[in-house]
Amino acid sequence: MSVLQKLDKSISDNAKREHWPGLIESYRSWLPVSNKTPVITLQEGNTPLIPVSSVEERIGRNVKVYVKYDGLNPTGSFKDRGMTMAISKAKEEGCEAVICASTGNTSASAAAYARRGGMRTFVLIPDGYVAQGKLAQALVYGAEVLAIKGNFDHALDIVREIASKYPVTLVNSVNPFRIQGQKTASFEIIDSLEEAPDWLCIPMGNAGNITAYWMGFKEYFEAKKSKKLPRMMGFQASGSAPLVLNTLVKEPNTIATAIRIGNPVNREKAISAQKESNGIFDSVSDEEIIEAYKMLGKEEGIFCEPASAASVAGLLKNKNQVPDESTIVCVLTGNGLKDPECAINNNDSIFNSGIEANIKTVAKAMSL
Ligand code: AN7
Repeated sequence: MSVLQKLDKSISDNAKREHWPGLIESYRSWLPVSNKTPVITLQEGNTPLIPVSSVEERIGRNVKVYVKYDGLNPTGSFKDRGMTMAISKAKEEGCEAVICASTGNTSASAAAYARRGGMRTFVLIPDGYVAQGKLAQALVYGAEVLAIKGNFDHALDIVREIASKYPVTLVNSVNPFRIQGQKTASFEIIDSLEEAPDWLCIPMGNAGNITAYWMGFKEYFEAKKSKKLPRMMGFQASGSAPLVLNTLVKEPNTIATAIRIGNPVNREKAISAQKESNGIFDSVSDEEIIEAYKMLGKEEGIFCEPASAASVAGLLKNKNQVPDESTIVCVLTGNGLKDPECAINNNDSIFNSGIEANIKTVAKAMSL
């Protein structure tokens, strides 16, 4: 084989390797699937781990900080990792309809995967508290949307009861297959860093994701794929911080509507993750969330939704505790495009409108 032919072959081998079949096929031996499981996938997973120097500089001490940008999943959030599993298993069991309560992202993801699998999708959302992009997705993907006069916690109570009485499968994170799928994010982090990070910073709502990450880190550690386990650093919005305050929050409130949850179903599992990993739960104010959100956008070119920015806001709030030379991963759970209203209302950019369409006035508006 000539040098050129060899080069050609190596390029095409790489291209083949880079075709990502979705996370069930990529991590099949780690997941509760069999040959009989119909794999319903949108080729989710394999999301980038991006270095963020603006965060590193604010911490100093030779720290490496990455964001796991799960907003690049097919429906724009980490929920797709759980949904490919939950919906594939529901299909395997012959289910014809699924239901969930949602602050938005779960409903978008459930609708996309369930409809792809040919199932009806019912979603209960808190009326008026779901970001526009998420609602648009649920509708476009063909969900049957029920907006209730109540918050997420009320919606979850209702769907749990409905799923116990009617032939519909619940796909909130009480469904164990959701957690199984979501744990693959930890595998991907270790596969890229070739070690676990020292800290894993993550926003918490219902606390399914922190539970899933911890499961993934422990499984890879036990299989000797990493030599250490990270400290699990879970962050909530201060107006909606039941895990930080160790109580229920009856009327949760925050600009980060995704994590506007006052009674997390995975409370016990999240507390175990925190205790076992010597982690920390802390809250961040809406102002701190928006500061991190704007910083990621204008200094890093990364547009996440406000709930996701809580991971970076939490890290910055706790920066004095970061050990020298450590590696930190912040999970950006959802895409910024989900919540255009928040973006339009919270930025430091210049938006001049109504400018006459000629070079002179445009140049003048540019202060040239
Ligand atoms: C962007 O969609 O609960 O702690 O119903 O959308 O696993 O609940 C969303 C949660 C973080 C919190 N970031 O994750 C829903 C929903 C984003 C989210 C969370 C959510 P969990």
